[in-house]
Amino acid sequence: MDLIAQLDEFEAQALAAIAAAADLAALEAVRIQFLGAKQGKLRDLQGLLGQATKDLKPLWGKRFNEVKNRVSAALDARQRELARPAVAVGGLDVTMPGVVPRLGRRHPLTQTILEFKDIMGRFGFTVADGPEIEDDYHNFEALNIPADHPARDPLDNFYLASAVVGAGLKNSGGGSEARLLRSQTSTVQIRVMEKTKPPVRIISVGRVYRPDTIDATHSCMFHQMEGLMIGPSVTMAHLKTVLRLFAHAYLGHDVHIRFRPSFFPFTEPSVEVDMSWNEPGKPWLEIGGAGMVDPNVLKAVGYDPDQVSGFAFGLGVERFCMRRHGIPDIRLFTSNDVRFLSQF
Ligand code: FA5
Repeated sequence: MDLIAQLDEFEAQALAAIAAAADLAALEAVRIQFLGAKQGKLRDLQGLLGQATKDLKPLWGKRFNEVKNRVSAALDARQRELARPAVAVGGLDVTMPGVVPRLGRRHPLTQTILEFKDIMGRFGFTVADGPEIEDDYHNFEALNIPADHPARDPLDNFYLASAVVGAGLKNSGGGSEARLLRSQTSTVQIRVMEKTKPPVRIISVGRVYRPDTIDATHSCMFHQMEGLMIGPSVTMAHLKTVLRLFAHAYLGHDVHIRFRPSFFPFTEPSVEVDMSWNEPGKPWLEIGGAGMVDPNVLKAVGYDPDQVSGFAFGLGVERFCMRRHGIPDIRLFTSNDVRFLSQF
């Protein structure tokens, strides 16, 4: 048999053996059998090359190299194939990258609240919580809001229907037994002071409810951050400093704070807090109410107004978040629109 025919046979046998190798060990045995440097079949054929006549030498040499390269390439390809992890049942290739699941993220308001807690924590304020369903005492009476005060109007609050024996459900609006969705986080001030001796330095962040007309800056459910600091000689200067430091930390150093005289039954004096930025022509933005805790409130929780004083503030969380991110409409927070939510 001439060398060409032997090379053809060698190639066919080698390729068949490579395809049949079931694992890497079997493939290595095939490699040694056909291409091994010491006893491989190709080495024997190489010896025959020397017997070629001058005319045949280029032809045999070309075919020899072709066969050698083809068998080597087939060995490499089969080796890569066998080195891959096993393919699971059902034809699923576990080495494929797969479909990356869309990851959820925290709601922008949750992110804002966590950041508020972090900033105020650095100023030494701990976090307190209170119930969203409140009683008349904590939402009004202890906050110095008397029985005939317009802030108790059923049209301005979400009173809960309560069970009355023999009469089914009845709106409890107005009475001292009333239960309502809290209209402000100031309720937590009372709950904390009832349980804690001064000094006090807390914040409380949570949902509040008001039947306000809904528009771009008003919602009937929104969030407030309440702050309360009580101790000997706490003054309005402390209040302004804390609010300014907070605003700087959350919104940047070009924020200015302004107090406007106002009225809240539970603080005296009371102020509205406005902020502005170094943006010519832009109006001041109201972001909360604040003031020095009224001595009547201090007395109601058993504190001595001659020994301690304190400030309190209540800020609209949505207003801050909207300002920081340029959100034009408060309703976007509750629209559940992934196009909006995925931007945070
Ligand atoms: C209060 O709720 C007082 N409890 C604040 C306070 C706390 C005063 C402690 C003194 C001492 P006011 O009603 O102004 O105040 O609300 C405070 C902030 O809540 C507003 O400045 C605004 O940022 C936000 N806010 C009020 N109503 C809405 C609403 N409907 N939607 C969204 N944000 C609102």
